[in-house]
This record gives sequence, structure tokens and C-alpha cells, in this order.
Amino acid sequence: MSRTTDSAQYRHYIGGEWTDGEGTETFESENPATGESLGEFQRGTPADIDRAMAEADAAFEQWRELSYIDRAEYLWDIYHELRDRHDELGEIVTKECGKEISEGKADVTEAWHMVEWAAGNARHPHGDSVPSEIPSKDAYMRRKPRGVVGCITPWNFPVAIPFWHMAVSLVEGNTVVWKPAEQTPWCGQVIAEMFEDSGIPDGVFNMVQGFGDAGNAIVEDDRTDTVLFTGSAEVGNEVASTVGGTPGKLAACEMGGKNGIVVTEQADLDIAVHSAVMSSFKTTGQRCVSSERLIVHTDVYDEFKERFVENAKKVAVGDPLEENTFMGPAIEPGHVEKIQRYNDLAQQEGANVLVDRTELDDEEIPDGHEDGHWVGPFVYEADYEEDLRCLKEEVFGPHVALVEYEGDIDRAIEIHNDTPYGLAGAVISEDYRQIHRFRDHAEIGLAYANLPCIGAEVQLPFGGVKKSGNGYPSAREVIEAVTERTAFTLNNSKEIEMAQGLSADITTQDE
Ligand code: UN1
Repeated sequence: MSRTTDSAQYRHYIGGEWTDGEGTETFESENPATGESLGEFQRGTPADIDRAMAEADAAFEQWRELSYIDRAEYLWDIYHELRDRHDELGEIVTKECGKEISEGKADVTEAWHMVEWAAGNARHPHGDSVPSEIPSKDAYMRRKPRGVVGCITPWNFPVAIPFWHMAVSLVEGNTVVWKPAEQTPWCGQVIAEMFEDSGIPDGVFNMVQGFGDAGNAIVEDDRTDTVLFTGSAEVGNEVASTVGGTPGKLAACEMGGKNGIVVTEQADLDIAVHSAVMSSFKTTGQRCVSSERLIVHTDVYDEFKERFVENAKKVAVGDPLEENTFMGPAIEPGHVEKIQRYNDLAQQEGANVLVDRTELDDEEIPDGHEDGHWVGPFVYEADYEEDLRCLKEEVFGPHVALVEYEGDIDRAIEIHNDTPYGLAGAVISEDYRQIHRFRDHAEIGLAYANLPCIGAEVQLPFGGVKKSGNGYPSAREVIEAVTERTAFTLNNSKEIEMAQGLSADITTQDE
């Protein structure tokens, strides 16, 4: 059956077939820079998830019997396709989620890096050989796939993050039911087509387009062994608590952050300003690792402020397909409203506004882009106080607080750690003692020094602490979430000998 219906609606991919599913509704993908429709998609229902689960469950037994290396072969096909279609796919990412074109392409690059890591890992040793107290025993730690992995992915990395979740899961021998973000179904469609082209056995990979009700059906289904979730803290915490209450199920959730950059009195201010601009405004502040707090020492505060503000006033917002654009649009009208609400909140909480490009001037909006979801940088200074919501809550936009501090690095770290989140952060300093203090005491999973706090590479663990996540749905760490470990011990002797000095003698009443 073809990928689309006669009226060119895109379908779900379940059990190796394109299907309309049970739902009667469709939804559109919209280009956030123009408001144009990019395509119409079937909206999946819990019944569609049910079917996808049944297919994934049924395909598991055969898939797990293949060798790691044979499973990885399907992923290598996808790796080559991602590389061969780099420019085209980068443009699709940019059109669908609004990131400027170098970011659209980097998303695809990050995807093939993850596929390369997962498929390459198929030929690396898995498990450990472990010594035993008893010389005649061999002990090993071996891994087994868990079964069906449910993947729920966000719109801001619509190609890379699905592969963070799915590449390792599949190579490790699991089958997959995936729901792409409702804002980026076209990227979902393209990825599903790649799996179809790879010839992966039917049912091993399933994709259902849809919204939260479909995602929820994945989380609640008894056949789901692991849920991998990347997205908002609200949804992620619900996923983690639902799954956590079900014996035998696991969830690895990676959520947002209220990420901070500490600029100490020992900072190189060129590096500081460059890192802060990249961290705050790339992806229009819509990375989970984007920085919304710049915590700057009083000795360098005025100069940093002047230089950062100058950049924020001028940074190029516009058509994301243009190479000179630094910031594209926000993803959707509701998100623009959220950013506006937080910009208002900061003012109500007493912020001193330094740059307000919330509403762009007409001449800043490129021709033909009047219906885009535009929002520019909003920069303010706030006196640090423990209960300011604008310093604690994630906005997910180009909303940036400058916070001045006095004292030593520990004071900066105290302010830095005063949020419920703990994903990414950076320290800018030429003093290695300050850098190491930050490395060891900042409550975050991704720490940087003299760099932006965005742009992690796939071979590093990715994830946070506190409200930012309970697991690591990417790279090496995802293996823990999608496999079971077996501690396997083999006796090479005819005698049974026990560890810990435990007697292996069977004594009888006659003795
Ligand atoms: C996200 O912010 O949602 O570290 C993911 C980075 C990217 C991934 C970001 N590699 O910026």
C-alpha cells in the first residue's frame, strides 16, 4: 500500500504497511516561518497504538534471534541515506521546525552520528567477563533486549532525537513503536520511509503519527517494556511516574532545563559573550540545553552586559532557509504566547528590561513570512532573589536574565544551582580552580567550560539531574534502559564449589 492516501494524506507505518489506521481525523504540519501547510497527516488513536504494539510484540522473537551485526546492517543503510540526502533533509528539518539551515543540517548530521555509533557498537564487545572467587567458575555479565521500546520524541530535533532513541534500541534487539512530535510529522514520515527502504523486517519498526493521547497509549500499554521520552518536564514527569509505578517497566526521560552560564571575574569576555549568544539564541532558545540565565561577576558585569546587549539587539532573526539568519521563528503561535507571558512575568517581577524584541518590527520580517511565528530576543537584568519565577521556570525561548553576583565561585554556583532543573551549564573562566569547582558542584548532567552549553556530541552521555530527567535516552546510557543484564556463571568442574566459604556439603541425618 502506498505511503499516502489518494487525497495525499500521509499515513502511519505499522507492521510493514502504510495504513490510515482507525482514526477519522487528520492534522497539518505547518512551516513556522511562513504558516504554510507542509502536508496532511492521519491522526493516530490509541487503537492504532494498540495495533502497532501487537506488531512490535510479535516481531520481537525473530528480531532478537539475529546477531547484533545483522541487525546493524539495516541501520547502516539508513546511515548512508542520511548522508546522501543531507542537504535535502536539512532543508526539510528547517522548513518544518524553523531552525536556521545550518542547524537543520546539523540535526541530520547528529542523526547519522548516532546511527554510526549504534551500528558500529554492534561489533564492539558487549558485556563483561568477571572474575570469580572459585577458579573453576567463569562469570559474565551479558545483555538481553527488553522487548518493545516506546519512543516519544520532540519537535526541536526531529531527526536526531528519534535516532538517539531508536538506533541503539534496535541494534540491541528490541522492536520499536514511535510517535513523532505532532509539530514535525513530515520528518517522521521521511524517517519511516527510510526504515521501509532498509527492508527491516515487518513489525520491528512502527510509526504512528499523532498527539498526546497516542503517546499516552504507548506509556500505558502493558506490552511496552521501556519508554524513551524526550520533551517537556510536565509530560516527562508524568511518564516517569506512570511507568515507575508499573513493575517490570522502565522509563528514561530527558526533559528541559533552566540552564545557566557563569561568567567569573577571571573570564575572557570574548569567549563569554560568544558562548552566551550561542547558548541563548541559537535555535531561538528552543533547545532543552539553551541558556536563560547569565550569572556574571560584578567586576566584569558592565562590560559583559554592554557587549551581550549589543549582540542581542542586532542578532539576525529571519528566514531560516537564508544562510545569514541566526534565529528562525518559534515553533507555533501558542509557544509565542508562552514566551510573551514569561517576558511579561519578568517585568512584573521587577526586571530591568535591556532588550525587548518580543514583537519584531515589520521591516525585520522577511517578505512572504508575515504569517510566521516571530519572536526576537528579550534580555533583562534581575536582582537575584530566591523566589523569582522568571529565574526558575523554563521558557524555551530567547528569554535571558542577566544576574550580577559578588564573591567567589561558590556564590555563583549557589545561584546557578537554585533552580528545580539540572541539565546543562557552562563556566567561563581562565582559572582552572574555578572551572573544576564548577565541574564538581554545578548540579547538571552536561557541564562545559569556556564553551556554549549547547552542542553535545552523541558519544557522550546526555541527560540531567533534578527535574531535568531520570535517565539518559541517548548514546551509551540508553543501552541500560533498553537491555536487561544477566549475570551468568558457568561451572567448569564436576564438583560444586560455592563462593563466600559457603559449605557445599549435603549432610544427612545418618551422619
Ligand atoms: C535538545 O536541546 O533538545 O547538545 C537536544 C545539543 C544537541 C542536542 C540538544 N546535541 O545542543
